[in-house]
This record gives sequence, C-alpha cells and structure tokens, in this order.
Amino acid sequence: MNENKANINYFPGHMQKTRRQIQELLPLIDVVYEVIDSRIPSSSKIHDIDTLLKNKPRVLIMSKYDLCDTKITDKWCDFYKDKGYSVVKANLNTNDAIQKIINITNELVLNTNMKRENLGLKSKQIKVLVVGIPNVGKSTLINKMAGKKVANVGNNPGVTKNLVWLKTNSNILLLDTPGILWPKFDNQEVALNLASMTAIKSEVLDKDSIAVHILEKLYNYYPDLLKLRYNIDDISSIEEVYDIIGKKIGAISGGETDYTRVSDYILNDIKSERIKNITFDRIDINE
Ligand SMILES: Nc1nc2c(ncn2[C@@H]2O[C@H](COP(=O)(O)OP(=O)(O)OP(=O)(O)O)[C@@H](O)[C@H]2O)c(=O)[nH]1
Ligand SMILES: [Mg+2]
Repeated sequence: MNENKANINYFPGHMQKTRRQIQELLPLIDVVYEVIDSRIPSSSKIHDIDTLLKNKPRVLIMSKYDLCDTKITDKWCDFYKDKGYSVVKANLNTNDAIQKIINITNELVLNTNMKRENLGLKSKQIKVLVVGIPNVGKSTLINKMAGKKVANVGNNPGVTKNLVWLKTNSNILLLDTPGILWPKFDNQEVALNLASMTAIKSEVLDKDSIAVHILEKLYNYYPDLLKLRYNIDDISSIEEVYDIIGKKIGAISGGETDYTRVSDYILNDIKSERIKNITFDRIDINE
C-alpha cells in the first residue's frame, strides 16, 4: 500500500478565481449562507471565511444532518450558536429546514427593509451568497428554495463551475458558487476528513490513505459500525483488515488482495450513505 502523502495541499486555480469573484460581488450581497457538512463541522468550515466575507450577516447551514451522529454534531451546533452564529441543521433532501432559513434571512435584513419602508421605498429583494466547500449541498439547497431544479447537483466535488444568480419563490435571490477550499490545510487530518466526505477528489490524495483514515475513525468512534459493516473489531493489522474486506467483496485475485478495490469500496460506503450516523470532528475529549 502507498504511504500517506505528506503535507497534502489542494487549492487549484479555479478556487482562487471563485474567491476573487466572490469578493468582487460581495458589495451587492445582503446575507451569506455558509454551508458546512454536519459530519465534519470543523473540517468543512472554510478556514479563512471571516476574512473572505468580512462582516456580512450570515446563516450557518449544517447540511447532511441526516447522515451525522447527532449527539456529537449537536454539540458543534451549540458551539457555533455560542459564538453568535444563526445555525440551521438541515437534511437538504427534504423541505424541513427551508422555511426556517427564509425566516432567519428576513429577520437579518429586517432593519434595512424597515428603513426603506419608512422612506416610502419598496422592500428590497434579498441577495444571498451561498458558499461552502465542494459537494456540501449548496446547489441542493438552492433547488429546494427555488421549489424546482434550477441548479445542477451531483455527488462529486466540482459540479457547479460558475457563479450563477438564481430566483426562488420568495423575495430571495441566490448566488450559487463553485465549492472552495483554502490555500493551506492546518493538518493532514482536515484533508483526510474532507476526502472521506467526498469534498476533495480521492485522486488528489491517495485512496488507501483515505480508506485507512475512515477505518481508524470508525474504530475509534464507531466500533459497532465497523463490526456491523465489515465484521471487524480490531485494526491493529491494516493488511489483515484489507484481506478480510477483500474476501467479503471478492476483491482477491491470484491469492492477493486488490487493495485499490478494497479502498474504493470503503470510500464508496460513505459516499453512497451505506455508512452513516457518523461525525468525524470531535469538539472536546470529555464527552
Ligand atoms: N443525505 C443528504 N445528501 C445531501 C444533502 N445535501 C446535499 N446532499 C447530496 O450531496 C451531493 C452534493 O450536492 P450538491 O448540491 O451538488 O453540492 P454542492 O455544494 O453544490 O457541490 P459543488 O457544486 O460540487 O461544490 C448530492 O448528491 C446531494 O444529493 C443532505 O442534507 N443530506
Ligand atoms: Mg453546486
């Protein structure tokens, strides 16, 4: 198996370009929806988002809440609320959180619109920037708010290629944006967490490292899931673990386990939601 690639960095030119475009459009924006993945509430938060967005009113949307370990993610939710964020936990495949998001948005611009009414002006259309890491659910959110498919969605990073303004049923106009990351990851753990949730293409790191990271997280936090899914309760020998999974899925040829196929299988278990109720970022050690 390949060794972990040291000092993973992934910040392609198109992300730099998107960030520049966001900054150019920022003066037009009334509210920002910052979307993070409920399974990695820290790793999926754009590291330098405050510098990027300055002081724009913001709603923090925790997507894929249906896939997370709610016990842990709720702690993160409280953490962000304590920091002053408006937070909405959301399964964006349903409409459940949409009205709440609209209400918060209206509240955030209430003052501006009241001033306009006092001046006899019509209340303004609210321009919302939707921003977040790749594959987190930005376009899915926009489609839900529009009540129909207006933006392309897909379970891979980099589906949205350009910034596009999209209308909704309400007085809200949304700016869909391509997913972005930041110039330098704090550590390998963040990069591996992002790759585990398909926010970075698996080719960018190496698949074995991502798969082993997933096995380690499951072993440390969700041993029951590891047992249930792979019938494994010990990962002290990764080779043995790969042999067991290889046998289970028929990825053995000439008596040798096909490591790449096993890694693909593990990655795909999260991507296709066969493994869920997981949160990989821990907020403290005293849970
Ligand atoms: N289970 C679940 N899946 C979701 C949720 N939100 C989005 N998805 C899925 O996540 C995948 C990515 O969704 P997109 O809306 O394309 O994500 P995006 O942030 O626009 O991605 P990019 O345009 O690539 O940056 C799709 O397969 C969605 O169906 C959610 O709340 N729960
Ligand atoms: Mg998109």
